[in-house]
Amino acid sequence: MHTLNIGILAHVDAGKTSLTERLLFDHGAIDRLGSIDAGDTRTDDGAIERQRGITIRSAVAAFTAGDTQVNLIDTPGHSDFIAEVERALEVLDGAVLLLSAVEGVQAQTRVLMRTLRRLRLPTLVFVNKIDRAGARAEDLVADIRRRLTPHVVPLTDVTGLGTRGARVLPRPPGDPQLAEALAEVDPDILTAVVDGPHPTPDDLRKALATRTADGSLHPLLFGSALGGQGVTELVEHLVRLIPPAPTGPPGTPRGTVFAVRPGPGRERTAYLRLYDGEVAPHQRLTFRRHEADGRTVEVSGRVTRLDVIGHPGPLTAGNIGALTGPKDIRVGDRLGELTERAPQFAPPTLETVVRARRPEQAAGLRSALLTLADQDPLLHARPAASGATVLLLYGEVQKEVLAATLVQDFGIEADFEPSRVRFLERPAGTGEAWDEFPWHDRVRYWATIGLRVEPGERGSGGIFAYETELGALPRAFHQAIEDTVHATLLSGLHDAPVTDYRVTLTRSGYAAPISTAADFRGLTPIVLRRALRLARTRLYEPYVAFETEVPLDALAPVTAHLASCRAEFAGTTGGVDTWLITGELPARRGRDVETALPGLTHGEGMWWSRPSGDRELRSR
Ligand SMILES: Nc1nc2c(ncn2[C@@H]2O[C@H](COP(=O)(O)OP(=O)(O)OP(=O)(O)O)[C@@H](O)[C@H]2O)c(=O)[nH]1
Ligand SMILES: [Mg+2]
Repeated sequence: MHTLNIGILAHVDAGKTSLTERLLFDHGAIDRLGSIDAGDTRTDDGAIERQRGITIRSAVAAFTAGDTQVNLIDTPGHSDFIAEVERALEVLDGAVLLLSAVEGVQAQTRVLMRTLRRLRLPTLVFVNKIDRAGARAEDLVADIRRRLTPHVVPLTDVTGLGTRGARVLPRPPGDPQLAEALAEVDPDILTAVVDGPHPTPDDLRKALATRTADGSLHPLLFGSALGGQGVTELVEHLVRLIPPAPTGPPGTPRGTVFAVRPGPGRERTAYLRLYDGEVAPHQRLTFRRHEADGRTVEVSGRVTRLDVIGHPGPLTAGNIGALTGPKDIRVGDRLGELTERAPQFAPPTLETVVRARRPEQAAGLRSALLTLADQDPLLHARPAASGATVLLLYGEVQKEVLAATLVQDFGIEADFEPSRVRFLERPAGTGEAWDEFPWHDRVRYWATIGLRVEPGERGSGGIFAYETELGALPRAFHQAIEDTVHATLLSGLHDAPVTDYRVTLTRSGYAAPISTAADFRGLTPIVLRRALRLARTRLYEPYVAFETEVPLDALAPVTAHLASCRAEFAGTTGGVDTWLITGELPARRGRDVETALPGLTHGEGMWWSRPSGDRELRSR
């Protein structure tokens, strides 16, 4: 049995979950066809997913076609959850990129296709919803060629387009369009087309398999997830054109964790794609990861539960398994040798403060949020003053989903402050300060502390180090200093959190038995802020990369508006029926553009953006 790991990708509401459900049903993996509208599909199995009819988490489900086990990874379409999609991309053998026959190419479709082509991942395009009024076929293919990639070739046609009687027909084997599309990416077919003899249907079939497999050409199929038309053809081509996962030699298991979900109790379930070797229940596994500060962290543990996708038995190379056991496992962890660094996503650009509506639930809220953040790479939480918690967010939908999760899973109603763009401070230089007991600033602390603040490596967060001899202070005092350093730097000289700092304890002293940890907690902020003022800090603001597609006559007003929002342009292309403008701009101006775009483009402009890191703030 071969295994194919296929990602189902698209913009929001294109029909990914409906298509997944249809594929599972048609191949007997589920015995009744669920629907989004009834809230009973296999892969949207979270309570909030079902109520809202949107996918939030990637989910895996399998079916069998001939001697191939197809693992489908149904991904979310909403841009707030894009990091969830990117995690899944790493473990795929191929992808199905969906478009709605009515809505056509969306900004997010283009971004996804660009990523798939960069990864050279074999990708089939499925044009869904051919049954819906307003569905397009031939001119949509032309649109896809112009706006998505020219390297797309339809393998089916549609009759009864835009009606419930829509049907899919195969194109003839020697289709001239196929020869033409292949000639553009395959030198042998080009020679045969130009110089003859003309390629046979068999030549074309072989070249199509080769060029789909190397990611240079994308077969396109029409269909309807709801009615089931075109789905048989999709599976046929998936299995024939996308090479199955290679099964490496038996030996040391090697794999990647691409999703982590809360398991029963406080356990976590990790979804592992295995590349080599085998994993069995009760086996002891060691996962590794690179931390932002350059350290390599290992987590080990015995597998206490193993659900292999598609069949019972050990997890074999090429397949996916859901396992519990190793504690503190995280998305991106590698089983086996750690080679390259896992890609880092730019952190979210928004932050909000959350409070429990009922004050007695403040502690419960904080622990719920920290638990959720620990499991979820999309969520970042840290304690703030007065019992509140600061959350970093990708967008407003993520916030709404979180509010619903807190109510449903933890019984906590929470109030969120309006989201703000999140600024950061980094030390500009080095600053050093110290103070000696027993007198400081009229307050008596029985402690001596010297601290040096300096810039840390980009992305390292905050690091605390010692230059004093370990053991010179009791452990509890060291801990008190370290904790207070990190807590103090949650707010820097401009009230933004300080990051990428290195704080070193340069001297220390205490008076036994008078000194207590409270003395160290009291003195640390005083010395640290003095050192920080000497080091000075710079303020940074988050940026987003944007992509906007606008009608021809809107180029001038949109460009002018973007420029007034301090956008930096990377490129302007197109000019036939639309313009595509790309670049970066400060995240806090993103909403201005998004709001103004419909007015500037008669409602036809498309906007897409994602966090792209931060830059030093030049002016407010
Ligand atoms: N007419 C018609 N409607 C469809 C078809 N496929 C999906 N839909 C409808 O489109 C809506 C969205 O479908 P989903 O399957 O949730 O789309 P999705 O891409 O998974 O959405 P997200 O996961 O939230 O991004 C639902 O109301 C479906 O019933 C189709 O082939 N024809
Ligand atoms: Mg979905």
